[in-house]
Amino acid sequence: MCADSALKPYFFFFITYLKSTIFLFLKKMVNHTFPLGFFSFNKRGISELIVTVLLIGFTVGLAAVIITWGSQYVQETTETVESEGNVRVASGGFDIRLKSAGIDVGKLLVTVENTGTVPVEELFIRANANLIKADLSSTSQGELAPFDIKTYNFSNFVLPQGTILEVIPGADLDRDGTVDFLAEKRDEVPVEFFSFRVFVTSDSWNGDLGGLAGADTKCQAAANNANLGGTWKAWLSTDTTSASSRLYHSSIPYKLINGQTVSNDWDELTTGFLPPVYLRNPISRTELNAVPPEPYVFTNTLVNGASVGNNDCSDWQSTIGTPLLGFSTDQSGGWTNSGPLNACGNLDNHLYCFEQPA
Ligand SMILES: [Ca+2]
Ligand SMILES: [Ca+2]
Repeated sequence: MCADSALKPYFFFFITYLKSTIFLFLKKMVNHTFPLGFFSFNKRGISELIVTVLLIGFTVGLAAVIITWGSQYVQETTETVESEGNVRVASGGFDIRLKSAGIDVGKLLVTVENTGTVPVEELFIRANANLIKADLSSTSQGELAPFDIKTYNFSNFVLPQGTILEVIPGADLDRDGTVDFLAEKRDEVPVEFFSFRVFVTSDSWNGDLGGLAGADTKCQAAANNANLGGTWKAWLSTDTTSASSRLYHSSIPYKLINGQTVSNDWDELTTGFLPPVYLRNPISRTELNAVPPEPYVFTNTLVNGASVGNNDCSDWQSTIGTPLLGFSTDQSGGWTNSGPLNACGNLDNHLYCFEQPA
């Protein structure tokens, strides 16, 4: 809006009033002081002069007040229009809150709340180079109505813990048949782990694993081959280094690749679920979610994570000796400590692999 055009009526009013006032003044001067002229000392002429000057002063003052008020009014009107112009009218009531985002057994779980008044039909989910566009109406949960909070899960969305996940809501706001995404309505949270995964390897080896580091490498390779993502270490001890000292002590559940819970946390894992039942489910699933061909697993580790002793095939670098094994079919303490069995030279021993924070 242009301030000049809005002020025109006030100026017109002011000029007209000023003109008629001057005309009145001149007329009175002529009537009462002529022929003495403008600078007459005629008493009546002076009082007329004073009155007229006061009238002009009052007129100028009134005009100033009107102009000031007029320009303020125009300014306020302009600001209102501008602020409305910054907000896309179509986005009114369109808002979303990302409550949490976490990885649970290879699934990304995204909990979102619709804090607006428009149903959210689609979500743009972005993290690092990963980007997916999720059509919510095609999920079992359906689209997200106003005030609803729902958790949507997306498979194979492997992200390290702490990755910033960004969600942008989508809906056909202008009703032209295509979904609109408004980046300014986005929300973001860091990705958490809701569980750590555990598996028994599908491959098996003799006792010459390349030490503890070699065993960890085998776990990582198995996970990588199965596209599990994440960081992995073996549940394995030498006589001097315990599994407990090598592994992360989780406060969230350990789960199998099929989603079954092994233990609710490290404490439950190492003290037992309901002793003598230690594990809620045996670690009998491989990285490929299959049952291994035999149950033998190198551990040399007690249920509490401590080293058993020297049944470690010379720190897992030899085919000579007798290893201490666990049984992958076992839910009792035998899962990790079934005693010295088999031989370091046998090739049918597997490893337990535990996911670690990145
Ligand atoms: Ca649209
Ligand atoms: Ca040793």
